[in-house]
Amino acid sequence: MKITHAKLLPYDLKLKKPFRTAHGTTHFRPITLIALSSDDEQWGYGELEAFAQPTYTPETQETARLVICRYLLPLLEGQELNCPEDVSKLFTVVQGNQMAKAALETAVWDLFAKHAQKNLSRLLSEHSQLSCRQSILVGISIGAQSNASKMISEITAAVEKGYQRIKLKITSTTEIEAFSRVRPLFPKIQFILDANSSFTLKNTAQLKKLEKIKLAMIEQPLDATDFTAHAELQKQIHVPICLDENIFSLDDVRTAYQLRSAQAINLKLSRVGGLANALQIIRFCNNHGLLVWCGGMLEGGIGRATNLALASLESLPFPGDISASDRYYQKDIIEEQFSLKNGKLTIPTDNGIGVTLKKNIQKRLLKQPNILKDTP
Ligand code: OSB
Ligand code: MG
Repeated sequence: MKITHAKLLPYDLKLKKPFRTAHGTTHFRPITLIALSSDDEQWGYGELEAFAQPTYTPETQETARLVICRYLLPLLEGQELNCPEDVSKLFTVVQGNQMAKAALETAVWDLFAKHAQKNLSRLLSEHSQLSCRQSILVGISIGAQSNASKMISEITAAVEKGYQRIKLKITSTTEIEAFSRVRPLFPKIQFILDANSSFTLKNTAQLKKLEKIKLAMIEQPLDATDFTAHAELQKQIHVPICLDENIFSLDDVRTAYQLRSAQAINLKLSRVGGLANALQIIRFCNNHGLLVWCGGMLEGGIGRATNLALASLESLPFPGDISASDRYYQKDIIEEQFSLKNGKLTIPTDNGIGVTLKKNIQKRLLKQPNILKDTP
């Protein structure tokens, strides 16, 4: 298959509710939709997941679009692709820029699956030789709450919707103390605390208090690039540490494993450059006893459908950060609604990622110029 058509559509999604983390508060979520085709008939879709600002990862929507148009699409253009895994190999000459790479790579997977008239979940299962499931338990990530009563009402609302695994953002030791009082009120719920790099080793004593409450893990307590400090902390606390911000590649996972910086990995396929790299990371984690699970970063409908296909793999049994559609946007970009039943989401079964762009979005996207032909 040769990619001959590429279209981009930047799009702003409005969150139903602001989402606060240690990195700031998000009201709007910009994404860029990517459409790729080899024949101008069948299209594969991807979503660029960088944020507006380089606060969570170094890429932004603008820098990633520039890298896509100036460096990545020229590498892809006209190349004979025998399988979707060829894409990440072609892209190795470009350093970093994982989200830019993932946006194109996932669109190619979708296109391959559609050409083969297969669902992406099945295609990933065949390529990885891992079984896939038809429905999966998922969790919800709740923004930071400044006090115990706000935590209780947000957690209660999530439990009433059926979520059995809840991740709560925390930004300070005061919030940890508040959560320690809230935790016993929800004995059956599995909790993760996500600090998004709020702490340093100076907070070790306060973090050690978390051993007294039941926690599945603490996510990214320390600096986003620091493997050795996380290893030092993991030596001192029994709560499993999960790395998120540190993980851009299989090499990063190897480093975390060698240094014992963490016991779990929050795998974001967009941050590791796409699905082929994600599959390699899953294999490594499975072989080395690291818990790996599918993270999210407030994806739009296309990105969430891609995450669902990945999370359908049986080797990711821990409930991922892929919530029901009603948790995210006032207006999403796809027709389908993902709704929760007994804490589970059903994996779409149609070809490719198995979802359809809303008519107006599809029209706007297809009206965009073909970057591979129309620009000088
Ligand atoms: O740290 O996991 C994170 C969202 C944006 C950026 C970083 C993170 C998150 C989430 C949300 O926790 C997970 C979701 O998409 O539901
Ligand atoms: Mg996180």
